[in-house]
Amino acid sequence: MKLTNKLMTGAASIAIAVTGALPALAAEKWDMPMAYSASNFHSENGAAFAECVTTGTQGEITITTHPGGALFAGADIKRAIQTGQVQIGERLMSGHANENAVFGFDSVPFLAPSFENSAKLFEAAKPSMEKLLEEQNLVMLYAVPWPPQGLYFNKEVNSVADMKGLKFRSYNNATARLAELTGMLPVTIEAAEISQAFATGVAESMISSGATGYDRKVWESLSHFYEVDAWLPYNYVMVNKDVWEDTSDAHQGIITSCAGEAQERGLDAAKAYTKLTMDGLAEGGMTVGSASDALMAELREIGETMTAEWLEAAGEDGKTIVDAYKGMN
Ligand code: PCA
Repeated sequence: MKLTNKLMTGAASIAIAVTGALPALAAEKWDMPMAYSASNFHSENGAAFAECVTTGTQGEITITTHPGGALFAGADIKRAIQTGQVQIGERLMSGHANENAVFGFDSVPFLAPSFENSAKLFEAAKPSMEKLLEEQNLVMLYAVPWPPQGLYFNKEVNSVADMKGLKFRSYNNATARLAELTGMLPVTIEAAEISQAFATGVAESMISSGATGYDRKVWESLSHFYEVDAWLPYNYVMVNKDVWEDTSDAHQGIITSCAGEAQERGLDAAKAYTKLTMDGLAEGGMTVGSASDALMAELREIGETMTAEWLEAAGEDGKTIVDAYKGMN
């Protein structure tokens, strides 16, 4: 039985039992779990995408977003879509690097540290990503980067030595490895939970965008944000492949066009949020600025180690992605 049939409402199932036929126009309801808070620009963008699909299909496909990890926590969203528990959802791509290193192409330190470079890197990685996702019963609809990643601390930090022993909130393999290589103690915490983690001292530092720190009001617990521009990780929206294949050509066309708009709108928002949210952190009372040259030099060295490790782990696909990306520059 096709997933959409399984998900039909009780009324529709009764209609089948009575008439023995599928109702001609069974409206579908798609649930779309998202890991980040409703006010985050990715979530607002996802809500606009959902609205575009709902309006475009005249309610024949209604997408309801569930931000803030309310339906599934970030770490569970991909599996929920793959297995058909939900039809569609959004997740941080590099969150799956523990499954396959290729998913971590976008968090290799200093490989593509600007919007322009990260867009090229994403294009270079897209064929490998799409192949990998297809093998997992998933179809990617659109992807949007986070603003550049910088370091947050609860004190002034001018060198890697200053970081030693700090509890560091990580969100993927690369962030956990960065903690290890800088002598910090990684603890994995979803973005939705970080305000509390910082307030209670479970974590004292992290690497993330200005957007996430702003969103979670981290100035209540943390004091410094250093612009490091280490990488720009992507969030992506994916749909269950069986659901997608079950969707009419006309509806696929509408969804694809809404996704194209969302990808552009999301990128514009990410760019706009870079400055806006760093200003917001400063207004909240944080010291916001560049990392010292000495600290950057140390971080770059660690970045080289992590690049070599990633290339080793990602094998042929990793090499293909980096070669294609370098060919674009
Ligand atoms: N915010 C997300 C991922 C990257 C970012 O900027 C987070 O901190 O979980």
